[in-house]
Amino acid sequence: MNESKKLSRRTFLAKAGGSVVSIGLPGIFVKLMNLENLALAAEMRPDGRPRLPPSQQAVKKIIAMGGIQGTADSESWKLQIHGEVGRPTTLNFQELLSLPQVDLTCDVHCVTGWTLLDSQWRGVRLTTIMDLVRTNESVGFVIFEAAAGYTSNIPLSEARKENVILAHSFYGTELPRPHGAPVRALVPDRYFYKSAKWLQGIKFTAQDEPGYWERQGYSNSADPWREERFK
Ligand SMILES: Nc1nc2c(c(=O)[nH]1)N[C@H]1C(S)=C(S)[C@@H](COP(=O)(O)O)O[C@H]1N2
Ligand SMILES: [Mo]
Repeated sequence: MNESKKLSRRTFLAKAGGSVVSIGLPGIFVKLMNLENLALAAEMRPDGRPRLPPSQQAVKKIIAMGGIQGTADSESWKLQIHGEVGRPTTLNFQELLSLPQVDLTCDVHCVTGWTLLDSQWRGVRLTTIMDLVRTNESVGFVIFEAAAGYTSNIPLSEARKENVILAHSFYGTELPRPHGAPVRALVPDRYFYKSAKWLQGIKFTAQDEPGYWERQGYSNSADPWREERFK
């Protein structure tokens, strides 16, 4: 790790909200965890990974992280689904609601260090959309296109997971605007910057297209359990 990486990690840990204690050697820090976080770190998920990924702190309420909001409401919203697909399709909100719906309770992990446990969402599986537009064999990546040019990218292997959805409801009511209304992507098992808010389009591609944060030094793969935060 080079010197600037060390510094950015130190800044990150300091901002993450936990107690961070330097034990003197440059670049080596010990993060003190409270009992609740220790218990969560010991709890296992069905996939055998710890409930709390390394260096994350559990929070009770979601933190709205900002970003340039979209202007669409559920009346005017349109989702353009395009790229390597047999049937390019544009969906409106009613059409999205007419597809099979799933309720999902999951944890989400922000790269700045907080983890929201048991967040509740409702929406449509990305695989449902893939079947609808008949994605080609050539597809290797999914690019989420959001308001103001924000994009994020995931590989097809992640997109196929049952917990990857287009979410329109949050804790039983419509998704609040700061959290991405009318519809956002939700990719729970990658850092939260993959979950594009104010979604406008989905592009299926053969080649990867790193997104907004991925082009600015954040990890392209973004696996919280491998602590893939930075490039
Ligand atoms: N369109 C858009 N989506 C976005 C972002 C953004 O700036 N614009 N920020 C990302 C980041 S970095 C995080 S941590 C989550 C935050 O979601 P929240 O505001 O609902 O907590 O949204 C992600 N999706
Ligand atoms: Mo984030």
